[in-house]
Amino acid sequence: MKSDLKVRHGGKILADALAAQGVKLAFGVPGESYLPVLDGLHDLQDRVRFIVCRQEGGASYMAEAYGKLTGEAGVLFVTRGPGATNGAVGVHTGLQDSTPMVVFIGQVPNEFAEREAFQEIDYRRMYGQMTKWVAQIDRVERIPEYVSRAFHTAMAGRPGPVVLALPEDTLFSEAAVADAPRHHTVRPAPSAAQMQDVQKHLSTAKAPFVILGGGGWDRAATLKLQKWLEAQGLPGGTSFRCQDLLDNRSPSFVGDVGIGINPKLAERVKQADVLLVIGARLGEMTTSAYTLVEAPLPRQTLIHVHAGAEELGRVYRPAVAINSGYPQFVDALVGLSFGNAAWKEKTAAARKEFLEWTELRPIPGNVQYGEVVRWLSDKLPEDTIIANGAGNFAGFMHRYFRFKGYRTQLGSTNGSMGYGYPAAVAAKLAEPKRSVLALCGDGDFLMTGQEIATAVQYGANFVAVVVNNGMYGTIRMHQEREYPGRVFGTELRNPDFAAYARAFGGHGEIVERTADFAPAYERAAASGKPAIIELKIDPDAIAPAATLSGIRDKALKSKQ
Ligand SMILES: Cc1ncc(C[n+]2csc(CCOP(=O)(O)OP(=O)(O)O)c2C)c(N)n1
Ligand SMILES: [Mg+2]
Repeated sequence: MKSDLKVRHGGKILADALAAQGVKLAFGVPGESYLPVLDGLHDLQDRVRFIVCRQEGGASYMAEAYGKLTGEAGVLFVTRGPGATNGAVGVHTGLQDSTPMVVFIGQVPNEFAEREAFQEIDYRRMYGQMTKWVAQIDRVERIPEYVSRAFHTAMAGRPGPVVLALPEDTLFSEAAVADAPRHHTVRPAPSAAQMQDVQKHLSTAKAPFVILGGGGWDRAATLKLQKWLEAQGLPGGTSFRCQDLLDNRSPSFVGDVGIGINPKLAERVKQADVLLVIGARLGEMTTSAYTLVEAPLPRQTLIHVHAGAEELGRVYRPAVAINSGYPQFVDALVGLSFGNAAWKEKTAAARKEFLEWTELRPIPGNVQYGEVVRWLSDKLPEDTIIANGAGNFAGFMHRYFRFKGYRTQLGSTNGSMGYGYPAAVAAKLAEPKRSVLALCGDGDFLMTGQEIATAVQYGANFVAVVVNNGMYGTIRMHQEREYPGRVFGTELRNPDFAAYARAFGGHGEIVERTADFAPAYERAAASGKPAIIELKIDPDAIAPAATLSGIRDKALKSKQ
């Protein structure tokens, strides 16, 4: 049987393995450490598109964003040592966001191992804490087996990143081996007894609250759940940067259980008698630093549903622990019905609080950034993908943008700066027909902004808004609160971002007044190029409902 198989070099076996797994898009920066893979991909250009990026940080964010958006593993190739270290940021993001990823890293030949050879790192140690599995393929014959396991592992249960190191000798060696077919996606389902427990606790609940979050959902499940919540009159909140798991226009959507939470919403979560948590890990950002839900024994009756068995009981000891995929759980959940009229009233009150909380408030300066966000929310096509990085600029989006459906939000729940721009590039390449918007800060954007070269090279035409306040605003805000008036290490002298876009072959606009944004956006969107709109905002306008000077004055007073 074996003799019928063609002899291939390791790089070709690996490239064919990717095609067999169904990989359509891969991201990376080349290195001499994995030349045979590039050679293998050369023959597969019509099946596996390889996007060459400008820095591995951007490439790893792209792979992560692709995984988050599509639910298929995002694939990344980086070279050894420097490539592997640059690429770590997207892997950490993938871990915290439960995003399936398979990362391939070049490795020194086995004959040089453990000598600290050129660019040598033991990836098993380096990536041990950041991945679901990290391994090195030491024998060319076993490439299909390792790749198959990598995809199964990245996708199973709670999705996450996997790293495979590729020693040079493995890639250059030859073997006659068979490809492994496409992986399964293994996710558990709840038992009938567990659903009876859910029924029991909810049927006596007076103030239940549902929190959705995490990775591993699909569109159909979110729509089904939304309808069910509406029919039952239950309130639903979404965990940090998972605001697109419910249509924010739904009467059952009552807000974002994340950073800068509406205090009234926080109170509702705290005062809930039953918390049904589906997919959210209940991390630090979602629990307002573990205050909304107490560890290890929550005051609320916690029904925790998670696709990763090891997440259940990790921080909180739930009353009911259900290891299930989310579509599987929702399928069972919609079979339950309660008809509790009092829930509806409470949910309507919570919804009213959400609408009041997200009413626009004026900020200092000529650009009302909140109005810009609301304009985007009202005018962009409903399925527009909004990708954002980290900084206070994102807080305005979290508060004022209405997410309208599954995977219209691509954010980093590890708060990683530089995510938005490359995530938007990946989104546009993965879904060219959808409109895409990157929302970046001035500090945030320049961490990975050179990936506009990648956008230009591959025709990923979308608009990026760079919110320029001339500082690392989030840190400045905390600085003014802790050490008022002692500004240090947070100021930025920025380039002309519109000229920057043009230098790469993109389109650039500068907006200094609210009224100029809409026409600038229309021009940018119609330019047929990757476009940047620099939005100059007043540095004092640090948050939707707070000014920098106000924070400083308050801190000074309290220290007197
Ligand atoms: C990769 C990374 N480095 C540093 C930080 C710490 N950090 C969080 S927000 C922030 C400032 C963001 O500045 P900017 O993008 O200009 O947004 P602004 O807060 O000014 O709106 C920094 C430095 C981080 N979250 N991620
Ligand atoms: Mg800034």
